[in-house]
Amino acid sequence: MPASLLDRAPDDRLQVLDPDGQVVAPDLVPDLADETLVSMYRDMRFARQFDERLVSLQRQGRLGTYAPLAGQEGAQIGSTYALADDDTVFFQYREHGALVARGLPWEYLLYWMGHERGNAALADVDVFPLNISIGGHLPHAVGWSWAAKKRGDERVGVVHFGDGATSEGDFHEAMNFAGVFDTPTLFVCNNNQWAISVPRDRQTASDTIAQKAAAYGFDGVQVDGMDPLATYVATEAARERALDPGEAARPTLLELVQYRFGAHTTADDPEVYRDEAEVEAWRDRDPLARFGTYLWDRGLLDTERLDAMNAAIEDDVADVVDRAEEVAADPTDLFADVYAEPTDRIDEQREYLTALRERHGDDALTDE
Ligand SMILES: Cc1ncc(C[n+]2csc(CCOP(=O)(O)OP(=O)(O)O)c2C)c(N)n1
Ligand SMILES: [Mg+2]
Repeated sequence: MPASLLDRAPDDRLQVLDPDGQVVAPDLVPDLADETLVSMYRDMRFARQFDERLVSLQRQGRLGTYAPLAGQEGAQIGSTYALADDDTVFFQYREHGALVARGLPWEYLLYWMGHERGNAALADVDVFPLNISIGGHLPHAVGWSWAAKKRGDERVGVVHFGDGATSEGDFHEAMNFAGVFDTPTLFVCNNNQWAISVPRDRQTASDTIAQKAAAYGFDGVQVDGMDPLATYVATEAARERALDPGEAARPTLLELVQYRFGAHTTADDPEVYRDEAEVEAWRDRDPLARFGTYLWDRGLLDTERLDAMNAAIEDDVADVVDRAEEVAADPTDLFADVYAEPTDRIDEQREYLTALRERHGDDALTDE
């Protein structure tokens, strides 16, 4: 796909499939094998079912606070499919779909159960540890990309962040550095309209988030983030541009316009700050329904294949959960890695906890 599809006004939103799954830009349909298209759809369904399961586990006290992704599968999976396996992904905390597209190491679940090991496993699929400190990972992604360029690697750094992250200094510092040094960085802004309870129009007075790239001297493109084919072609073009061997090598900001159907996290109640009618309006653009219709019309899906796919996904999700639940927690892990060398205070706290558990068992942890 030519990089020129990025040469458009920041508010000229790129779309390939409309919300009814009909092709609106035939010349932009990516040249993907049937199996790849079906695999993308399968990953989107997996991400949705995984998400529903994790929310349910949290409600049963089997998982910590969790950030649901429903509604955002088209952005996360479409964009990740356009990458090479060794491009490196940096993410916030909601982009489980990008990990699904990378094969989802089952250990990832451990992170949400409170085990550090869940983060460590992501290195095997070229994903940096999950980032909670909003915007903090953008400079890391730019630094990583700059190093890759200096080494002569043909790899890009892809950094996912939200609309809320664009108010952080780290966003601007990272964008500025990337623009000056032409780092091979793809800035993927998952604009899901809300930053917890702060709506998009209170986040920035800019008409679009995409236009912010102009201040740093590179292109920003707005994309229908609930259209997986649009996020795929935009990412593919941005990657090609980032890796141009000559003067044309530039980073790109992709504003993927989308919506989170669920709560910010399982600790949030969105009903206190947004209307159900707004949610319903965005549900009409559901990436799963849209892409499903497209595949169905192309003869790649039917009831039988869908049933088989769903059954297999159910088994796969259950398998990931079973494996994670078999891992026993060691509460003293809490003190590991706080400092390279534990301080006296840390040692004291670890000993206190150990003594407490020896005296009263683990029930004491919830009581004292
Ligand atoms: C530096 C920092 N400030 C504040 C917070 C609290 N916080 C957690 S999530 C969030 C909203 C982020 O919104 P957005 O970037 O749009 O991502 P989304 O949750 O919508 O995916 C905030 C302010 C934080 N984690 N880090
Ligand atoms: Mg947001």
